Amino acid sequence: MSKLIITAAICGAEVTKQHNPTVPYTVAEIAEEARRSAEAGASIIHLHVRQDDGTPTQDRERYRLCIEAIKKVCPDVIIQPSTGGAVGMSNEERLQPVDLKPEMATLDCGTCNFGGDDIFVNTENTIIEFAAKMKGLGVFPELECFDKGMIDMALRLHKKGHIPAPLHFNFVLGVNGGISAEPRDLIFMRGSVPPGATFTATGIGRGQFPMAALSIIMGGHARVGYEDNIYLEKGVLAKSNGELVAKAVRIARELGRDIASPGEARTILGIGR
Ligand code: KMH
Ligand code: ZN
Repeated sequence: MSKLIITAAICGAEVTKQHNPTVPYTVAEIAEEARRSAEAGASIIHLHVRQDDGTPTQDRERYRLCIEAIKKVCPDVIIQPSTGGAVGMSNEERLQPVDLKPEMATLDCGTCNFGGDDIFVNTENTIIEFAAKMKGLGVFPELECFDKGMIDMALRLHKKGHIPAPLHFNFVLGVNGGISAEPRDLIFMRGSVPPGATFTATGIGRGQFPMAALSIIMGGHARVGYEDNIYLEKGVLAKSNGELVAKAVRIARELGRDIASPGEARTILGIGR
């Protein structure tokens, strides 16, 4: 079994300081949370950015500042900007960080409800447009799948040549509108991708550590962080993303899985191959 790649999703677009006062907004706060996560064992930082007041933004220049600040404190970590942004943003807005040619970025593979009246829109043509831009700039896509149909869409677009190999999936389980975060769901998602593909599991809310543990056992990788969950354990808010990463590391060690460095993560995923 390969070493474990831990992704830290340090701020997302939805969670706020009202939920957990240590959610990072400013460039300095984002860099500090990235540093804590990388020092605890994360090899990938999944990055959303905010204005200083916490408003989510996909502004290219804000991403540039945050990426520069993160590289200063953890030069080796893989930075994976979001192209999902926040619900309601235009495709043009969402694609801005890809212009910075990050090593990796997310590619959301379908439309889903996102709680209340929110719909996270990713039509087939949107996915093709985003994939083409990433391919053109040599950006490695992480295929975000909130439901089984999104895996099928990704595989169809791979077959048609829009999404290049190697295929790396992120199964997001527990979004209000996507697949739930039960063990049977992760087993089903994993069984739906080709044998050579790599995958990460992201469990939302209380599903974060159960999904991470199951993925670790199954040879997958794990994502933790405030974007998906703000609690270290029931009723106890995490004091930093680093605490969530450290917990994933402890679980992995107990289960006999070593942790990948950023360099090892690049090799496992085939980034730059
Ligand atoms: N904030 C969600 C609407 C991604 O980063 O690619 C979308 C999201 C997915 O977080
Ligand atoms: Zn995200």
